[in-house]
Amino acid sequence: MTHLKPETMGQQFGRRSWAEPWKIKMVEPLRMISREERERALVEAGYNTFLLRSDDVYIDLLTDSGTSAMSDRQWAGMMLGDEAYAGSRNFYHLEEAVRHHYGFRHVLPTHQGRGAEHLISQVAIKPGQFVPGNMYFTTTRLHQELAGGHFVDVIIDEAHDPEDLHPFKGDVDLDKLGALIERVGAGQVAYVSLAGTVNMAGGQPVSMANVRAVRDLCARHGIRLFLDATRLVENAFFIQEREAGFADRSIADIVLEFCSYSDGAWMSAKKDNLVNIGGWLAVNDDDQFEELRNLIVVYEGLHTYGGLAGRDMEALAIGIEESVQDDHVRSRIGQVRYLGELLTDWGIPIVQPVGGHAVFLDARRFFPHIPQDEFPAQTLAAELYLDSGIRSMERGIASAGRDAKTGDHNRPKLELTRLTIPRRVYTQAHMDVVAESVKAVHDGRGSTGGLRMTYEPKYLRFFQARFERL
Ligand code: P61
Repeated sequence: MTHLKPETMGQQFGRRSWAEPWKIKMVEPLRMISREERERALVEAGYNTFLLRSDDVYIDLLTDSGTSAMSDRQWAGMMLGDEAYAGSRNFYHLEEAVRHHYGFRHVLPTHQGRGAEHLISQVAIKPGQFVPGNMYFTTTRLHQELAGGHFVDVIIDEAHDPEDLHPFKGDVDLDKLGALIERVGAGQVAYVSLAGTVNMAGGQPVSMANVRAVRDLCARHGIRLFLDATRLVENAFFIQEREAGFADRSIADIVLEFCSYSDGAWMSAKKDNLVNIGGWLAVNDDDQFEELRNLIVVYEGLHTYGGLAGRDMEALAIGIEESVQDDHVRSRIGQVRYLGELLTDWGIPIVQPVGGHAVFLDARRFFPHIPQDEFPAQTLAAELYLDSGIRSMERGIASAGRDAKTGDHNRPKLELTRLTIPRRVYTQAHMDVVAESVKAVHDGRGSTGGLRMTYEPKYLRFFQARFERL
């Protein structure tokens, strides 16, 4: 038997290795159930990974939302919760952290991102108006539609091509945006909805040059620009890495400049901001803030807690400070990239370039024999779970829902299965296990059949839909 010389990952990739800028103080045991038990669990869950019990999951890559590990400082902050109904000191700490790191004037806490999306949509959209954005996100678009808006995708075409290597696939196509303004008139555009990074495109970033140009175009027409800041810190990493003139600027500094081109932002703090629950909404305009501050008491809670406990706001304020540290972001995205590079090396089709929060498997090329109407990405998520108990998420035809007018499926160009990496939770060895499982499913791909949807909820169907094998 021959023995290969062991090499570190750094050696294998011809560079020095990196390591996480933290050590582990507390662990949570993992459990893997048998293949027969997984078969049973999957049938019970209607082939939908959202409906699995987490006890039946081995490595959970469903999402990076609320699944990150808090630091010892954040846990210590939980003990400093001021649970006053009004004026909690933790709110003022949170307000200060958002102002300092994102630069907005007015801050409202919300229970999570969609709470903030709901409020901004209700206040900033008049029924019948258009909301251009750099690719849809499920909850964002739904809240815009529920407020009477029409979402229009103005992202560059490259974003819809998983093989295109454009370094900023989240960029807005200025011609598309300009044409929309021309067609409907500036008064009919509620605001531009800009997400950095773009989740559904594969965690792809927006360049600073692009946000500046979008800002200029908006300013010329008197249109507001709002950010989805959920993963803006990760976006800043790509600007630092790829955009000329930013290599020596800190992530914190880049985030601040990016936000300075906008009128406000909504945030799911469960991602970048390193908490298990929470969100915020921030705007600069005094009158708009007045309206939002009034509306928040109807849906979330008083404007100094917005659905969060004092302790949650404290953990969030500390999480914001930790989230913009260069070392943290580099190792977080480094881990995602490590998994992506392994899969690329093995010829497995994924969205390129690898994005910030996840590796997205390209289910169209993975299962070319399964037509889109038979849910190839949902099938791939099911197969991965069967192989190894790894949980991933469909981001294709099921997620895209139906066209409000025709009632037919929306058929997105991207049919993806997302392996989402929580922050500070899994090790490099876990990534190896994940990569080997994806490879095993890829090796046996020819014999896999698709799925049929047997139950379809009205809103955000992918969360609770049920499927069976064809
Ligand atoms: C996720 F399958 N994302 O990626 P909330 N904006 C952006 C998000 O990524 C986001 C929200 C707003 C989730 C959770 C989730 O179709 C789905 O705090 C860019 O989740 O309310 C959430 O923030 C909303 C998973 C949401 C989904 C919707 O896993």
